Amino acid sequence: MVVPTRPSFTSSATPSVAENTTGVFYTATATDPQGDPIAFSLFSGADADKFVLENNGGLRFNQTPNFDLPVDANLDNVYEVTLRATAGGETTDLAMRVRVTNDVEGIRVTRVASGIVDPVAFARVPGEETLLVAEKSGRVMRFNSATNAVSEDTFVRDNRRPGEVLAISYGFEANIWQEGIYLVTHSPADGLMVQAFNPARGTTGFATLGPAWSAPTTATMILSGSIFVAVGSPAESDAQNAATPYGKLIELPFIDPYAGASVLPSDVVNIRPRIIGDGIRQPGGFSIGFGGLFLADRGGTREHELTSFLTNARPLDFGWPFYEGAQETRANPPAAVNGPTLVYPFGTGIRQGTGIVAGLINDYRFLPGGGDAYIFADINGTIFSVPTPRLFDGFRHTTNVFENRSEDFAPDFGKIDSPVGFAPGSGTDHFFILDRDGEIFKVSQRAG
Ligand SMILES: [Ca+2]
Ligand SMILES: [Ca+2]
Ligand SMILES: [Ca+2]
Ligand SMILES: [Ca+2]
Repeated sequence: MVVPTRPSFTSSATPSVAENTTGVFYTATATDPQGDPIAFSLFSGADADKFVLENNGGLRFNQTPNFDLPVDANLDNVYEVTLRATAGGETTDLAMRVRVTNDVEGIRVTRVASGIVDPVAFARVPGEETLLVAEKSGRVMRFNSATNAVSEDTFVRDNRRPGEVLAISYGFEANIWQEGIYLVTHSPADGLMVQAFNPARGTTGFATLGPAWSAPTTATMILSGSIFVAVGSPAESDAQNAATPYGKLIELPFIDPYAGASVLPSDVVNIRPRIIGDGIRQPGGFSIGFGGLFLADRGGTREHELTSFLTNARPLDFGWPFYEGAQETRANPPAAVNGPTLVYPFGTGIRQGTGIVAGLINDYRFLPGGGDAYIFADINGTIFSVPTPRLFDGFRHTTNVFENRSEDFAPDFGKIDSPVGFAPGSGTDHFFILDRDGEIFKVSQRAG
């Protein structure tokens, strides 16, 4: 019979610890058959450099663990470290797998609507509890964010020209000639078009942006002084070709009808679109912040990007097809390209995505970090956050600073499978996420 003489660990090899735990979360213990004094050491392991072992066996992280931004070797929130117990000149090793668990960090996500059919975008009506939700087929739904009721806008229904809806915005608040609902539509008959509706005045208007395309693309729009429209480029050759609206940034400027511009009596708006930028591949939304705009543009093989720009800066060139994100994809690019602020790889692997969705640069103080975060998404269902200063520090950032907040944003019902957009709430204590399968989610602070 062999009598054991080595020390034996009596503490677990698989402890769990909640993220944001500071200090000792585990104490190594062992026994020795001869009763020799036992000393512990950090012996090895892929993540051994992430820990500090104290003399009494207490184990802590050397940086506060963050579930949403893991730093273990294979990024799965399981930190591998081997402890060694030494007693009387003999040793025993304990190969540990330390699991960091998530905390939702005060975030509450509730499903407040469902059953919307193939929504492509949404937008808030300023000063009202109304979110406009555009269905691809052409219906415009009004979501009442106070009652959670959804109803169709019948004025748009009765006056719209046919076409697939690509984008929606509410325009020119308190400017009666141009206030109303704006849609970007595409149809074989009318091509690419902006349609405008003012239900209160009973007026409509439209402008043709460009010819029909056999493979309709994406577009996105936002109100920020003017209305800005980003249109995707079905063909690479269109994005830098000034003769087509595809691949372009288009401004619908405010025009005062009483300052010499002619306005038809039936017009809700005197729409005068003008191209102000190019090089867009497949826009995934705008964000407003700090005196400018951010445009999300989706890569097809290499990288997705978020690019900041001032709307009065010229030239505005988002680089496609010479760049995807920061990756040069074609020789001899234009001299002046607006380089992206955030980039991440195209793909289905960890820290990759299939299409960026622009989010909110927010003042949502209920969020971790005092609200000082940019919340955005990927159409694969991932919700990201990045500390706001990263957008303005002059450096380009990628996934090593992206927190994956998908677990924090897990809703009470339904699932954020394929987000298509974010919209602010009527106050800074909540905002909304629209999901492609017809759900609307409200993000607010979890009680307690
Ligand atoms: Ca965290
Ligand atoms: Ca791991
Ligand atoms: Ca978390
Ligand atoms: Ca869903």
